[in-house]
Amino acid sequence: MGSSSSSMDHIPNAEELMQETGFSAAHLLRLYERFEFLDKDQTGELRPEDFGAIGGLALNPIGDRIISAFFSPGQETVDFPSFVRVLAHFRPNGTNRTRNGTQQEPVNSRTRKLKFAFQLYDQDRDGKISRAELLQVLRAMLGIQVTEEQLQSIAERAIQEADLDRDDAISFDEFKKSLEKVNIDHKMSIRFLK
Ligand SMILES: [Ca+2]
Ligand SMILES: [Ca+2]
Repeated sequence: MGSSSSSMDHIPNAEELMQETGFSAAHLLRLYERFEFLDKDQTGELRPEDFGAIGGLALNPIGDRIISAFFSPGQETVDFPSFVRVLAHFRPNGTNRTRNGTQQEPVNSRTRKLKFAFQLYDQDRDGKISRAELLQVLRAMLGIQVTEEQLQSIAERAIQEADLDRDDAISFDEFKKSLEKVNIDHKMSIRFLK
């Protein structure tokens, strides 16, 4: 315990981050070690290429999109607090400790997880997943296993099922509804949080 609490001192705003993200001290420490490992040139910030060292992401067909979700628009680096805030989306639900006086929705709530997933599709950030955007993700994920016609028909079916207002795009509400029965926690786990 003694050594881990002293290394906590190196972590900027550790207490605040734990409050905000719900990560335990041990978890935060592990993430910090992971961050330092990825931060090869020790600038205290990661660039997109540093994420290449995360095996699970490098192999993930939409790894690039997940990586870019760590960066605010126009930003080319991410510091430790922002890194942790993004990762908090992947923290399983049901481990939330009740916090006094905070009414704010936890970062890992179902809605926030879905928002995160939604933005992986909605690349132009107009609040809707267009047919083209859906196709891009499907193509990346299913790529070599299916033909272009099969891709088109999978996208078609997905849009038909989700698109309640018939504008040929999937809004966040529609996205949320269509995934009502899906266990998001299970789908959205990242290996290195384990
Ligand atoms: Ca869009
Ligand atoms: Ca729609």
